[in-house]
Amino acid sequence: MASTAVHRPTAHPTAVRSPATGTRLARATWVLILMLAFAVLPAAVHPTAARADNPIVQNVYTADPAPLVYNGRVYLYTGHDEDGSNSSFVMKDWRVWSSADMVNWTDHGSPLSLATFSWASTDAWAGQAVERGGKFYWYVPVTARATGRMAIGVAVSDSPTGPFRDALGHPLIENSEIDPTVFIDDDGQAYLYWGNPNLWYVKLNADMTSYAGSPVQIPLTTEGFGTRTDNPDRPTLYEEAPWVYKRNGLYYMVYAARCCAEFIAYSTAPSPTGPWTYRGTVMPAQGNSFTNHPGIVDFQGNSYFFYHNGALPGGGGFTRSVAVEKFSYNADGTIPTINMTTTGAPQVGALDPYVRQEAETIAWGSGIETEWTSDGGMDVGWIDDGDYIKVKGVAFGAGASSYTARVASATSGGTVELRLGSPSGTVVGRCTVPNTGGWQTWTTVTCPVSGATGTQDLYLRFTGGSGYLFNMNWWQFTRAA
Ligand code: FUB
Repeated sequence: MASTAVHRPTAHPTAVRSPATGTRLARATWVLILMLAFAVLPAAVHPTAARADNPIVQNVYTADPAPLVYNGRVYLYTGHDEDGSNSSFVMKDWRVWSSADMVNWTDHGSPLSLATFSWASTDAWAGQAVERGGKFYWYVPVTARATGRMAIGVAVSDSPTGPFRDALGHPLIENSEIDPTVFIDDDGQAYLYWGNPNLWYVKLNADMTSYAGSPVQIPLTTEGFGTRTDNPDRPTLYEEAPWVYKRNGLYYMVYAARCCAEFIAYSTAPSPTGPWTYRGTVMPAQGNSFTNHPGIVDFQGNSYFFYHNGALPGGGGFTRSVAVEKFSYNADGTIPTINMTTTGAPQVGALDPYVRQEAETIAWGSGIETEWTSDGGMDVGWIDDGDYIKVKGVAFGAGASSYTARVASATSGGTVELRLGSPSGTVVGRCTVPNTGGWQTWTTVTCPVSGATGTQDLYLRFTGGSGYLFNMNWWQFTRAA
């Protein structure tokens, strides 16, 4: 499948590049995404099926999810598999998305890359961001240039979406092992766990960028981490990717188990330092990727399990995609077995079309890409005839009278068709986008809307001539009087 993923042949002449990476975003072909959507995501085109589309992101490959709930949103920190990688991990930066409803995800671009760490060379692998005292600390494994060994760096920001800067100018820890996860206990003590092939923890100081004492190796016993029978060097199931949290006084460590393909397992303990007891499978090995990576959060009263697989066109073990499932703990606190789905989690609430919405807030994007814009934040670009954006569960209520969008075009522009329920659903409005004089020369267009009532899946379907049509930064409906 790897050969089906393609790079854009050319960039917009004035496309604004990521300040973190200087690179353009890659994408899978819209044709193949459309095929996938219709072949394996029947719910995605059903007007009343207000469920998420897995994987969460369609325009780049994402991996190693690390969700964080902050101020009423879920922030999703991920790695980024470069397009076309088929024999090794090619990972140069990390990405951030956020959502208030678990189905429409806003792209915040890449506020952290290998270039952030002057001492790092390659391997932007699995990390986690946590908040403490209004600052955001993102712990990531990378290869240290000086030694060629895997090390853990920490970046800090005043915002969950960055920009992040290297907090130390050198590794926080360097012992050739990977996959940091951070847990802050109720008493304020923070713990950093990491490791493959071993499993370690260390107590972080309150500054979150230094630690007390020496790293402690967690005993990998079969009681604690299950029995592996096919690898004498690794007698327990623990492989990598720990994710530690506390619930009802019980400490959970969820991790990638066995190799390969990995499944997701978990252990529990009465304290953050153990002793750990193996509890079984969370997610079986599934989904066309030999790795998997857990991330668990509670949001608005429900529990969510994030993971990755190779579900997109061109996807596989080195071109992965992050997905999410809602789950409920069993009454005794055990985690049920969770299977990968293409529908994902149900929507929490609905999206308000009468406030400004970023164009890069997307449940499912077909053919589009995103980029940084001089107009502020990010825009959706590289729009061809027939591309579309699906925004799920849009609460029009009694009705909308008009639609406004912030757009730019260096060509002859095109049309934004506002459709309900599917890419070929009822048209409730059409907005013409003119040539504005450049891909970053922005104007606001408004068109009348009729028939948009109730709560609907909204499709922004783009039509026009050949080549790229226009960019969109944001949109907003006006309520009918
Ligand atoms: O993404 C690179 C590595 O693959 C991660 O660090 C591991 O957890 C595995 O997902």
